[in-house]
Amino acid sequence: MRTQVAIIGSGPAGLLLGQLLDCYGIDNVILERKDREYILGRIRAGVLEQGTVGLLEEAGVAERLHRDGLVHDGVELCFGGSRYRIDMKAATGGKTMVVYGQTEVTRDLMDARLKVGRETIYDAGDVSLHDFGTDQPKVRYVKDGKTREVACDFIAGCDGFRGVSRLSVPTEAIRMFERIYPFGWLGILSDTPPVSPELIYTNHERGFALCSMRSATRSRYYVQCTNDDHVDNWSDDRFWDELRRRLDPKAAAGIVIGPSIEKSIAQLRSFVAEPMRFGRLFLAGDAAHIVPPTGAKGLNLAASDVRYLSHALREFYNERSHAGIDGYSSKALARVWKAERFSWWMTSMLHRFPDTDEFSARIQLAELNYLVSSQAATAAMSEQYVGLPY
Ligand code: RFL
Ligand code: PHB
Repeated sequence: MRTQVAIIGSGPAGLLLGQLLDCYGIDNVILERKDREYILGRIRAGVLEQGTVGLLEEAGVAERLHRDGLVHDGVELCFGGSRYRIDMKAATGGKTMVVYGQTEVTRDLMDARLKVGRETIYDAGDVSLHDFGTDQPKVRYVKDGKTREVACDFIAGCDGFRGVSRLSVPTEAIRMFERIYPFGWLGILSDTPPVSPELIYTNHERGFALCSMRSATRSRYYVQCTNDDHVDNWSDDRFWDELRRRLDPKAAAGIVIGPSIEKSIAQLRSFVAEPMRFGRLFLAGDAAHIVPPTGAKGLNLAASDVRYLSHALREFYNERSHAGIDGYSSKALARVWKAERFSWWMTSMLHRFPDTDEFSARIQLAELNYLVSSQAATAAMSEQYVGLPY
């Protein structure tokens, strides 16, 4: 088989890239090691930046998002037993976010791909990347017991943190930067109305908590847990009790509890691989970088990488210019590092670290107090949370 761009991975990065390339008339094939239902069963991100929404509009997949997504103008911060609202719309001259699950974004992109008839090969085993140092790269995979090959002009490695693309690069050609945090997030999904119309990020001496949502009838809640914790240790009752203990009295009293329909633990990590281009292989999304979820940036960064990459490939095919693909890595990394910094900062300010002593706890509270009382600090946080310009 031959295509122009072979895309590895059918998460949001790969699917959005495929859809944008289709809009530009560029042929592409997606190779995915799992099946469609497995991918749609992963509960992940929930907050879309305005720029991400714009990109989904450009890709022609924003109809359901505009119908069912919840537009949010701000978030709440809870600390010292009280809650404070950050009006991000006011602080950014009118920018907002949309709460719409990654699962739904993925479903919309998969449906659109089916409609335009571009190929996705699910259950592709043993994917391997070849010759991306030449202008005739190839991807091989195993399907139904047979090894098959896709010849292409470019490979887009959109296969997430544990994918094969980054691992295919010679170690001397890549530099990696990493921080693993000494805690995780235990998250649950429940078919109960959200406690508050906006997200609540909480700093508490028992640990971080987050109240989020997927719709007016479905809530997503998280509490900080230790890295060696396990979901089996957390009955629903224990989760609801712990969440309530970390919230202000009004929110604690207002939580509507119900059975969890999903429960999982995510590890928190910051990670960046440099560069993001190796000859005719490009990395995009979690394959190149990971942020802790505290800043709600992971999916949005995947989208901004794909925006730069799709424009670069369009420039290559339409104008025979290498300028876009040559500039991709540095352009993407400049935005990535700002989001890395923001996510690290949010994480540091809101979590209990094993070495958080009384001094550091007071420093966190001082920072939060400053944040909610200074227009400049509110503006700085807001412009990053709603998404820096491309
Ligand atoms: P994905 O979604 O991991 O998709 C990669 C795909 O590649 C496939 N794959 C392979 N295919 C073929 N061959 C191989 N060898 C392969 N290896 C892997 C995988 O099966 C998969 O289908 O990466 P992508 O597309 O880069 O998307 C990134 C986002 O998924 C991620 O950044 C976000 O979910 C992060 N995130 C959040 N981001 C936000 O922007 N806002 C949020 O509110 C937010 N909340 C979160 C989050 C992530 C979380 N977890 C679970 C880590 C909340 C949580 C709890
Ligand atoms: C979510 O709704 O899953 C979510 C929201 C905000 C975050 C992280 C996760 O910062």
